[in-house]
Amino acid sequence: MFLQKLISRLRTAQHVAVLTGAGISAESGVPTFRGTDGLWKKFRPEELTNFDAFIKNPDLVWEWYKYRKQIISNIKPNPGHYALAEMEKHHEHFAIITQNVDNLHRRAGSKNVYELHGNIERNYCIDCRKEFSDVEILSSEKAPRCKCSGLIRPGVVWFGEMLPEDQWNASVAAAEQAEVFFSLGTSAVVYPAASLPMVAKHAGAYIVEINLERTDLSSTADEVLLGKSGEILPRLVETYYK
Ligand code: BV8
Ligand code: ZN
Repeated sequence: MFLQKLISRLRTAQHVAVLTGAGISAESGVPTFRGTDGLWKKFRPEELTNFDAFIKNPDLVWEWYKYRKQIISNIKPNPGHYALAEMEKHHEHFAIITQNVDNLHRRAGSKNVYELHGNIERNYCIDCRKEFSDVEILSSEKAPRCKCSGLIRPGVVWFGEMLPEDQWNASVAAAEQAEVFFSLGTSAVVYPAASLPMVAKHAGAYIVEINLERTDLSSTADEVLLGKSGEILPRLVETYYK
């Protein structure tokens, strides 16, 4: 199942970094973006995940995020998330760099998590930036508004928006220092997150991809493990960490 090189690298690695995408949460019941069950089946991404779309049609974008918030409030981490939380205990420096906004890594017990695309449980007013919890706004049918009359948006990163600088810088540093870099459950098409495996590769890391199918990254990965992350990761932990 796992090449000898991965085993020996993991045994000695002080620095491990893991880039995760929607695929790692799929087995928790969170639809992915581009897969057959894709969230974007019904809508096209550009209609929903950019600021102009939100200003043009706040109620449509609010409806989509309300739908996703409800899914995410009813799900829990899966064995893949728990396996990563276990792996973190066995390496001096272990960084999870996630494109996901569902908070499942932290809920599974992972400590060192960088959220490149924000967190769907956070919301703020686009005018005065006042923060709001889901409890305060989820009952709103139409796009919720702040007392200052500004629209309230989800605390995620939309297309064309900068990633949180501290999260991005820490993620680049983790990729540059990684001896083993995992790319898990991501189609590797959204930048700059998708550039991190190459940053790690150029710095000498052993690149491992875990996905149901091959992606643009597969040809440069040192090892491609095809299958469900919720099955492969626990097997990795069982075999080499217990
Ligand atoms: C930026 C919002 C600087 C949050 C999201 C042209 C070329 C290159 C780049 C660009 C370009 N034009 C514009 C850009 C930049 C753009 C970009 O990359 N566009 C792409 C699509 C071409 N990026 C940006 O705009 C970023 N910002 O660049 O800032 C800047 C600033 C100003 C002006 C210019 C530049 C911002 C990107 C953030 C976008 N936000 N979502 C939300 O609502 O969630 S993107 C969205 O896609 C999600 O955040 C998600 O995280 C991300 C990536 O998707 P994946 O996680 O990979 O999910 P996907 O469904 O695609 O794939 C799932 C995978 O899992 C599949 O491979 C599947 O096989 C696998 N899988 C499924 N089940 C399992 C599994 N694997 C294992 N086990 C399973 N069980
Ligand atoms: Zn306000």
